[in-house]
Amino acid sequence: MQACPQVIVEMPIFVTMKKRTFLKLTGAAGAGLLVAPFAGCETSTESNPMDSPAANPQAPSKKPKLKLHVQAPLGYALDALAPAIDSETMGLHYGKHHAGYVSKLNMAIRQNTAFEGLQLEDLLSQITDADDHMALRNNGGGHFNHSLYWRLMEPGGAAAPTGPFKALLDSTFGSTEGFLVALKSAGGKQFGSGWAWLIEKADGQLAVTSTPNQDNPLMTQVVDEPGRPIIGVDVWEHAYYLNYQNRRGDYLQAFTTLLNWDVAAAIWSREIEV
Ligand code: MN3
Repeated sequence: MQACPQVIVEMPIFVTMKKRTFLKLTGAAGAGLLVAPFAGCETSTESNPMDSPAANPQAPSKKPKLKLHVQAPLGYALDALAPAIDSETMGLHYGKHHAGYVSKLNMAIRQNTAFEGLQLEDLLSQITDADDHMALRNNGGGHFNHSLYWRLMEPGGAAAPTGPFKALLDSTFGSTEGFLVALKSAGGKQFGSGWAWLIEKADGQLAVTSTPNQDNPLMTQVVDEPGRPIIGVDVWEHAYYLNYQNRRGDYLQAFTTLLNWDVAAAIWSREIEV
């Protein structure tokens, strides 16, 4: 049997969603999201030879389990979003960049055990600009941001928003197109690496913002405009450079054609808890 890490924290964004909604939004491939990391696995914990009762009779026989963040399956093939986002970009972005954030987040938590066992959104809310939070900030943000980003894209395009979510977009931005213009503008203006966001502010109003690096609007002690992320789009060059080179605007336009409005609306309505 394949050994797998003990998992408690991953998929905080989606794991609490109503089952019926989850299946509706994800389809069969996505439904594997919750079980695939555990299937065929046995629990593995970080071991220390001195924890062994034989090596140390004083050690408890039951070792504490390491609580790891893990990367959820992508839910679609690497080439599923092509030509808007090519498979090589997806392979590197999901398999190297995002995976690296998860690995480094777990390493950072080992250096700062006060953050162990926290749901990811709670971890982000406790991030400050202190130097010893920098690894947690970059990699915790990187993990959350990419988990959201993968879920927001839908192979083959996207239906238009509907219902109360569309009504709020319309009243805030004039129209769905008005929102998309604002999102693309925020992404285009973000200097260097970062993210553009649709957030829900504390007063319930929607707003478009951007953050540098892997900062996330849930980092209330760090960002200028805190809020609950509804939509996030990666504007790091690694997200688009192989296909679009310096044409960030073209990539942002392509992202809008992939946007899964059903997922965005479910996050906004808290059917998917963030
Ligand atoms: Mn990225």
